Amino acid sequence: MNFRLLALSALLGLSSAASLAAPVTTVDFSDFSANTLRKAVKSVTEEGFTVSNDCANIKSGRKPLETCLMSDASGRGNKRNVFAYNVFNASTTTLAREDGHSFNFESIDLDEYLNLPSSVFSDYSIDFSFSYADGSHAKKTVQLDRRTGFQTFQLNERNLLNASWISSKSVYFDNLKTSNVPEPASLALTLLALGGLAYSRRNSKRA
Ligand SMILES: [Ca+2]
Ligand SMILES: [Ca+2]
Repeated sequence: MNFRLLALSALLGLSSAASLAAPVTTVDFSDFSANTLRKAVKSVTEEGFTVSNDCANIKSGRKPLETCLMSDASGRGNKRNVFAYNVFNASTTTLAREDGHSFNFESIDLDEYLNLPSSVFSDYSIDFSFSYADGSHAKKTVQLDRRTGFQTFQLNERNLLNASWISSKSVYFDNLKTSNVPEPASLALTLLALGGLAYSRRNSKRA
């Protein structure tokens, strides 16, 4: 039995499994608290991700408006929470990595800006557009619960370059959870390690 090969395979397997179980990164808008809370901004960058808004391509004079992403806060003390929303109706908010690499979009928390019986002031269906690293696109619409408070929507989108959402009215959003797409190198390493493990186990059975 080749103990060294077995130990090496196990070690490789463990280390590459650890790199495959990509940690979840949450954009929770806490960075807004510093100095831009309740001020309209063009975009916010947190945890290596940028969230931006296109202001529904509205122009102010000849120039397009640029600062249409706002933040607000609820609760106090350790229950205080900061979240974001789009100022203009029908504006598109986009999430992308700062370095342009692909990512997985696990989930997002959404809440109606206003919770009224009529949908005159609120949009209860939010339309997502996803652009994938392989050049393909997809759309998904989620329905809000018409109640005060955030809902978590599981998206489970893999290998995205960016994700956008549009609402005919303002919509609150928070806790954009993402994870890394495993690098091809770590996938290859895992396959190699598994192969090594299988080989050494087969050999150990023969011994
Ligand atoms: Ca938050
Ligand atoms: Ca709600």
